[in-house]
Amino acid sequence: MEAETKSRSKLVSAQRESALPWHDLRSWIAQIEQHGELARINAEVDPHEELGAVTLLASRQDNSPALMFEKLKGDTTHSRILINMLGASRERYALAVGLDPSATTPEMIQATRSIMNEPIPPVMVPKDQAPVNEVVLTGKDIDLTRFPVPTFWPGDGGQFIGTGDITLTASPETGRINVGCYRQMLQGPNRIGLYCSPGKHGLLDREAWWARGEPCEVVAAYGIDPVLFMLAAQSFPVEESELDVAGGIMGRPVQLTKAERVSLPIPANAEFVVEGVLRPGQVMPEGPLGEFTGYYGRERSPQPVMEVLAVHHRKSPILTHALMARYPSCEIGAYYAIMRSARILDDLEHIGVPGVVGAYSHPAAASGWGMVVVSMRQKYVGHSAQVLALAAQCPAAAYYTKWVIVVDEDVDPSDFHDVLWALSTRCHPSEDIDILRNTWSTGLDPSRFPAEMRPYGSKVLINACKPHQHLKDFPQSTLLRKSVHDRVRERWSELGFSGPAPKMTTFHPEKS
Ligand SMILES: Cc1cc2nc3c(=O)[nH]c(=O)nc-3n(C[C@H](O)[C@H](O)[C@H](O)COP(=O)(O)O)c2cc1C
Ligand SMILES: [Mn+2]
Repeated sequence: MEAETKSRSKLVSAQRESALPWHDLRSWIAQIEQHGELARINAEVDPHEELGAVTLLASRQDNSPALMFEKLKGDTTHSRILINMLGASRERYALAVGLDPSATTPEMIQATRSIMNEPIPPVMVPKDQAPVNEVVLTGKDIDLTRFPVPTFWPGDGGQFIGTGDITLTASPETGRINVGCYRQMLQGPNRIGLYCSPGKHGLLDREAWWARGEPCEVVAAYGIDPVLFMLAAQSFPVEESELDVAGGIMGRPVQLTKAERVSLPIPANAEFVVEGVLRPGQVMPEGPLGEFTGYYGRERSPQPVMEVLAVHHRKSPILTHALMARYPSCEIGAYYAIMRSARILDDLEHIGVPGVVGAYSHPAAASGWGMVVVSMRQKYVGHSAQVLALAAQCPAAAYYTKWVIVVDEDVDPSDFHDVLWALSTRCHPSEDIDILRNTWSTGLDPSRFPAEMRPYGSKVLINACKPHQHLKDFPQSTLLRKSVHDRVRERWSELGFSGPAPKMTTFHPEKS
């Protein structure tokens, strides 16, 4: 991680010198509205399929705004729905975490590494100071069917209350609280289905409680600020707390407050929170949902059901939702690609392998889960093969990823023109491709049959670095002489071009 370290701090915008300027979802919405990054839809929209259709069509470009649906058909609760909160927008990601929105993607990844490594633990605030407690419902007063709960796609198996959510569970052994983002299907006035993939922490916690014959407590928030939402979808080791990392990113502690019926805390500034329990053996048919893969997944199957014991919400709550679709219309877009890439670079640094320069999980590859490209400076025999194998199985990249590619340092992993060039000119398929089998994946991958085998994935490892034994005699790539490049840039407007002159970063070796 040599070259980039020094440039990290200057990318962290002035905002970050203190806490971020927004403190909850409402002030975040005000901030993006000021930047022209929000569209309010005041006309009535049906949460059944129409909301999904408007969102899909409005998000066909990577700079499309966040969408606030103000009036949902049939709703008597005065709820609103925010969707495409971050989506494919690098600008909204930068605004959410206090980075310079004009930074390049590799710069944002490096800056993200530093802000994700300054944890601040959460604090508890009194219940009566928690905005989420404006309305508290328990027992027979709970009726989630009154709220506008979308069906996104024509083939969805139900209404999904949890898509843009965060979900808290705790380990019975250590008490450590996990924050994940898992889909949740409405199963009745006080029943919610919860689907977690194999190996995910929410599932491991639930299995550990059920193995003891005890119910697993759950807290889920369906109207949540962008940082907690983004952090819930990152994979951290169980020794690290997603809540602490979120606090670090915001420059102030996450505020929690006591729940009514469970021992887990609830996020104090959320818009809408449910508390409940998953009782051992209680399952109901769940799914499918039109997913991040661009397909329905997984097939309808029995999944745990939460019995909802309390509901908290702000008046006229803003429910956050996430459309799952092909890029760029998927909520898991730019932010996920950047944060996942930052986590992969952290993992490789912790392992201690030298020479790694950059990484990128492009969001068009099934929300970044499908592919990882790592760039590196080759230092010794077998080095590129080592980085390739470690990248394939490091914790942040192991899940799902099918295509793992390693490239030399002159290739920008976030630039697909560069990556395809390296694949087409430096990789010799008969020498440079290996396959790993029975790797960690998910029931949502449509490519494997029979369907029960889907969680067993496979990965192709592609070495697109110049062959080490031919580094000296490998044909030179066509690069400009730096002095000529600089002169042409200076003459750019004289030559009749408008706008800033393009800039190259690698040059013809001066001696030849
Ligand atoms: C909008 C959205 C929906 C998601 N839905 C699911 C889901 O239904 N089940 C699942 O296992 N993971 C889902 N994920 C992925 C997990 O959030 C992600 O794998 C994360 O690492 C889980 O947290 P954990 O590592 O603490 O288990 C979703 C992510 C996002 C952003
Ligand atoms: Mn976790």
